[in-house]
Amino acid sequence: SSTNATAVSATGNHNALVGEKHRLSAEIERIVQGHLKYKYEDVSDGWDLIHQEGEMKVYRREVEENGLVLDPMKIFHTIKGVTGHEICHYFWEFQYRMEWETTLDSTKIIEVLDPQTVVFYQVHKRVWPAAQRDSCFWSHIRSFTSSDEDQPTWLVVNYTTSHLLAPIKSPQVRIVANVALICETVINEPPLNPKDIKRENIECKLTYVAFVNPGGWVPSAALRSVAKREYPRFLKRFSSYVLEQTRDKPILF
Ligand code: 14H
Repeated sequence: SSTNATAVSATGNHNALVGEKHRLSAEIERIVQGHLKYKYEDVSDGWDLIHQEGEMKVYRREVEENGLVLDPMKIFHTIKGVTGHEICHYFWEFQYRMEWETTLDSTKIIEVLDPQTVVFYQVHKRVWPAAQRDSCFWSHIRSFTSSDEDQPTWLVVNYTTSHLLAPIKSPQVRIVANVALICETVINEPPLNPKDIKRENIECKLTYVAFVNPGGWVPSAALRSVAKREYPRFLKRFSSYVLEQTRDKPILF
């Protein structure tokens, strides 16, 4: 597609072909499959509902290791008027990142592995009086269909990786993360002719999961209150951004 062509030419890698195996293929497969399995895990046990707003439910599991907060987050949301493909498109594509991200100083693509997989290097906004943080992660977008009738499920996974073009420069601290955005599209009262589907007939059921190790040291209470505030803020801002971007465009199934 034209979007892939943009990402590929952005770094001059014209050898990144669809379906081609590369050094991270096996890891990506393993991590993607892990998220799909984990997605159906129950949130009734050990998870606290820490925020609810409209259709959005934010769950957190309190986990600490050597005094460092590693709380997994799991967020469910339903967004009316957009498809899973549209949500994942705006989340994955580099060119929109700074239009909805408020927690970054910068973002860049440092490698294109294939048309669905790029490596990002990002510098995060300083939130604490502590050291600034950065991240380096592969970002993979994919769709799959479970049955003939269903709309495809779309997913984006962001997973920390090391890279020669992104050495760790202290005092900057590296965030380690495993994040997935999984989106299912529902068509309500489907018209007989699929061509007649309108935005009012569609909604996207989204699951966002984040395992984030902030690295370095961060006071637990401060980190937990930042997370509780920032994850819902991100999802609200990002979903209204996608609604605004897609409103007058043909539906991207
Ligand atoms: O998922 C989000 N953003 C993407 C795209 O920028 C990157 C993200 C990621 C983060 C870190 C490492 C790798 C990948 O997936 C939206 C993120 C919203 C963040 C809300 C703020 C959380 C505050 C606690 C984080 C503690 C880390 C210092």
